[in-house]
Amino acid sequence: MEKTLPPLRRIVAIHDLSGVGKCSLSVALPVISATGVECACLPTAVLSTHTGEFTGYVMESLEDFMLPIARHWKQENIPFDGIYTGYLATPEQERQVEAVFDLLAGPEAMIVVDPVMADNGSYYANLGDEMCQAFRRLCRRAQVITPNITEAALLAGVPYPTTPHTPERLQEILGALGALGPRYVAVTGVHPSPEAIGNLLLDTQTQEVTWALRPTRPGLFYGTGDLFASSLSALLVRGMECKQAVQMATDLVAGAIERTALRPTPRRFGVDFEGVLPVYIQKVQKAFGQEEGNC
Ligand code: PXL
Repeated sequence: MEKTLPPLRRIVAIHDLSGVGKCSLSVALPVISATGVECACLPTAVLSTHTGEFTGYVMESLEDFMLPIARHWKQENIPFDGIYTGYLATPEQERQVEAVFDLLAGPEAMIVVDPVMADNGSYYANLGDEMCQAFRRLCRRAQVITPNITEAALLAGVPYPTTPHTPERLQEILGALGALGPRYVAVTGVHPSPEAIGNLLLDTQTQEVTWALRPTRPGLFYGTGDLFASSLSALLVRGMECKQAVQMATDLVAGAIERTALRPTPRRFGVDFEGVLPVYIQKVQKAFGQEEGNC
């Protein structure tokens, strides 16, 4: 008898579409698909490029279009296993995202909020404290939040920590973020020693802290937070334990950074995640077995 397969799980990715620069939806779509999860795209804005190291980019905010898209999906009774939300063009879009949660997130849906607003100690172009307040509200709706260390400090209301990041400063930040109510806090770009950089996970239910550290590569790599959060979201909706999912998502990012460092391509074009997807897909298939019909 022919084998049947369960339906694919489906995530809504709420993010911008930057045409060049490999971040946001142009990362979420391939990575979530490679994880064996369907990615429904809800664009917050369309840009010619991302806003770092490109000048003269053009942008159209889609805030009046976000709710009509979500209402149509609701009307069509399209089920969603998760909602992953990232870059917003304006602080006002936070209300739209909350309304999307109200429309589309059933009781079982997992909400992942990546408060994309800053890196390396400063806000991205055109963003400021109002965006931080908006993301603080949005994080209260999440089961999982994935700020980088700059965003984590902003959300916690503490100064940007100097490196190496000490256990005391990290504990202070994790405590403040845990108080926003998510089950898991995953902080990216943590630098506890000169040789190591990586991600830190707090399970707020058990207070267990897990490290996913890899060797340091100097410099700034665009889109790595989006790569991490996309992989983590998809692995979690497939039912992987958060600790294991953080390690697998960290390996994907570390692999992409390794390959990027070998190429002469200017950093603003993003990381070579395409080159590590084949190995990533194999790891995903091994973790879940073949029976679910991995991609
Ligand atoms: O990768 C984060 C990101 C997402 N979207 C846009 C950005 C950035 C970072 O610069 O500019 C538009």
